[in-house]
Amino acid sequence: MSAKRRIVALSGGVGGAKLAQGLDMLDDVDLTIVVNTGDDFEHLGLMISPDIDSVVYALAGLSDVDRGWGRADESWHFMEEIRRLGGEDWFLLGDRDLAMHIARTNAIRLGEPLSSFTLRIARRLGIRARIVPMTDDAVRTIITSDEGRLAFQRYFVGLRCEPIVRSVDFEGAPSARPVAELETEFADPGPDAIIICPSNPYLSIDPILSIPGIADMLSASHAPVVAVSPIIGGQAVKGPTAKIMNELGLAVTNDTIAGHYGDLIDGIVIDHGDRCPVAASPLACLSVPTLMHTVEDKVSLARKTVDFALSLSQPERVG
Ligand code: FO1
Repeated sequence: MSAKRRIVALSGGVGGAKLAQGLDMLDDVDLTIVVNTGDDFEHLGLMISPDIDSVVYALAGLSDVDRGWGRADESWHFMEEIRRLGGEDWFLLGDRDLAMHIARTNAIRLGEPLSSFTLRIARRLGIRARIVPMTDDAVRTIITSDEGRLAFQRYFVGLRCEPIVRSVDFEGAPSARPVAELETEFADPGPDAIIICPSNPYLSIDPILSIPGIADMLSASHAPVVAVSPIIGGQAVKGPTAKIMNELGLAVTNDTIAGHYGDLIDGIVIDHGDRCPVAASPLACLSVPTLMHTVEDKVSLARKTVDFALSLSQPERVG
């Protein structure tokens, strides 16, 4: 049997987790997923890492597919009781999900890094892939909007993404260090391909690329970097990507997505109904169905994306 191909994927929550799940189901892939933690926050005394949990639940087959976040088969007794006590109820924590937040908060208070906790929990839930936060340091996404500066979950959940976005910052990023597992991952010989999942580039992927060293690791790697566009027919499948692009004065097109990642990417995967970007420099483009409703859709897009990325590899030069 030939050796597995080493793939590093960059992912946010819901949309990214779907492709990550497909990638994890490919038998010939050895997968590491680097996850955004800019959405993390402390709530009711608990450390919440929404994107990590979305990826963990998706890969463990535990996620609520319709809601897009949290646990399937969830109940809400805790929320009912916190409401009765006059506690904060704008951010929903299901009873099953609560166990994850309590376990994480306890581990971190006892001195375990987020990365070690996440790897441990993923293994315990039978997940094959290595799931790592982008950093063990605190980085917080801040939205500057027409309603002022907002912490991410206040904007996203509390205000339902309604404020008009002027800019996005990643507090703590300049002094944050990439998670140690990434150094190992990119040490010689490094990955065979790097895939940017169809997450929101501005809210979910940029925080990862804002950690000093991560974009450099991607650029220095011999592996082709391929982004899967989150835009289909001029709209985002879910979430505020298109709304934010409009507010930032950007056309909601694959050209904008390609231009945003610029020289970092060697190829882009777009939906079969859309046009390939007319980029300044030649950019490889694969046009396939990118909507992922079923497990088969996720595996199919993952297969096509991996094969496309590997087809862009430069053969090693000898001499
Ligand atoms: N999203 C919501 O729209 N409303 C919620 O009340 C909410 C609670 C929540 C709890 C735990 C968790 O892991 C995720 C949760 N999310 C909720 C999703 C989360 O805000 C987003 O998925 C991400 O931060 C954006 O990627």
